[in-house]
Amino acid sequence: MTRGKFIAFEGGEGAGKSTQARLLADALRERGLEVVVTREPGGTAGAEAIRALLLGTDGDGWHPRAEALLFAAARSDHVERLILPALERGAWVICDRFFDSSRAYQGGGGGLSDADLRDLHRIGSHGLLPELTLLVEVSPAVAAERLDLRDAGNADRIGGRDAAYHAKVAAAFARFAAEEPARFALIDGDGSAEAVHAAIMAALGSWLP
Ligand code: T5A
Repeated sequence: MTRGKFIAFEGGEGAGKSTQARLLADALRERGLEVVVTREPGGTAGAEAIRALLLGTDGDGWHPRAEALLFAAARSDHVERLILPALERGAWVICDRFFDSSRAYQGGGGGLSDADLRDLHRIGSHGLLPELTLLVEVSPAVAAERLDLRDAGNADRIGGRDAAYHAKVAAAFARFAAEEPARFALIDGDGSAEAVHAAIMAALGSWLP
């Protein structure tokens, strides 16, 4: 059995990652592939429970190190119970956010070192990385407009952080893509859902069966 491919979507809030993950999964299924679409934090019962702890708005929230540990714990369960078994049986896994979100948010935004985050990822998730990471970039104005339409100001605990935090997150993602051009494809997310999907299919290029 050929191992499946692991593709992650990354980017800021409201970039259109979930929308594009669904469209890509449909396109791959039409080509006869088994596709698992999943998300982080979440994807398994345990990881979804941790998601509620992380993103709920009750209480004082988490210290940045506790937050990073919770994301790593959720990811560990997700990798062991869902992602690795799917890849091993030959399915393609499309994950809405993965480890680079911890590097961008808890690292770029929260100030933890990349080395510490990589240690957590090695201990929790064997250091697993996607073969391809689609970084969907949108201008802040477009993202704000989409989120206003969808959420009417009810952001979760992390999405609701200030513009300076989210600017650091965006800069960190851009840096990761520049450092690892073979693993990242930059996708302009400002256009219509159909236009962005077409750009993603073009980026997959020779990968497509
Ligand atoms: N986090 C996560 C960390 O801090 N560390 C980590 O390690 C991980 C894994 C997750 C939060 O946790 C943080 C990051 C996040 O703050 P989430 O709810 O999963 O929370 O948040 P997001 O991943 O940001 O998801 P969103 O749903 O907010 O954004 P998406 O998925 O990028 O956007 P999507 O597809 O839901 O679209 C948003 C709206 O825009 C419309 C959609 O219909 C929807 O209404 N839309 C478009 N409209 C016009 N044109 C297009 N091209 C459109 N594409 C989508």
